[in-house]
Amino acid sequence: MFFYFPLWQGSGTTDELYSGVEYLYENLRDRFEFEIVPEFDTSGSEKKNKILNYDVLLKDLRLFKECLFQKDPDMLFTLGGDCSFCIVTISYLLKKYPGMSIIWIDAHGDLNRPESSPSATLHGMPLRVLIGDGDKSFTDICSTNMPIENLIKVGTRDLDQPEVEYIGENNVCMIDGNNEPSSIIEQALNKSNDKVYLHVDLDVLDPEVFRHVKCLAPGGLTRNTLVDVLRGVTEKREVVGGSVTEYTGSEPEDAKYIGEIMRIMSS
Ligand SMILES: [Mn+2]
Repeated sequence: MFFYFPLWQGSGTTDELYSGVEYLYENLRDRFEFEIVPEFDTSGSEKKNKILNYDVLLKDLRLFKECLFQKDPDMLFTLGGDCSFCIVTISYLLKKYPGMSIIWIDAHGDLNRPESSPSATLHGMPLRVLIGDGDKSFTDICSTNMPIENLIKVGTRDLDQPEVEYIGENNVCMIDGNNEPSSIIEQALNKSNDKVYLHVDLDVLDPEVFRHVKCLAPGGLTRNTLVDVLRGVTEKREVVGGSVTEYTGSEPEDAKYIGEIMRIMSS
């Protein structure tokens, strides 16, 4: 099952991710049969408990969760939006598939707690929330927590100091995105279980080849490397879920590329 979930409120106070994902949806809705979450709220709300748009994020994420449990899909691919909705999609699938590995392809750590986050944005915290560590209202949304050893991070290069410490203390699996695709694939396969979730934050790509994301970070993957890695993992593992996030642009060429990413991960 495919979902369109245009959450932007986890990315700050401006909604360029909303127009970006809306553009993708308009261009890809003929290729994928997207489900929509009814009564999704696109407004912003106050900062609370060190998290921007606190109330509306809680509301939208709870709606998404409710919708998923009603529809009960065995496979779930989501077009976003900002990374924070993965709190819902990953915990939902972990309940079905407790051993599922999460391959998180993203320039950033996404491992902050509200107290350590410089930006107060929820899209910098989803992995920590999934582990069960963070604001209680958000960790309560997770039906199942993610064991840290199920997490495999690819292409991460822009970390906050508390994240660096957390990664070191917890021995988080980190794969350098500047390796050859074959090496990235081999390392990811060595570490992963049979069932896999593939998360793509488009900011994992190098700004030289892809600029339409909110949080640019130099030193990233080429477009082909990302596609090769997704293909390599998909060939050897059962991919039960995935997400594509953080697009801000409106380019036909990008929509085509992102459609290809969605097709590969769901094939
Ligand atoms: Mn990111």
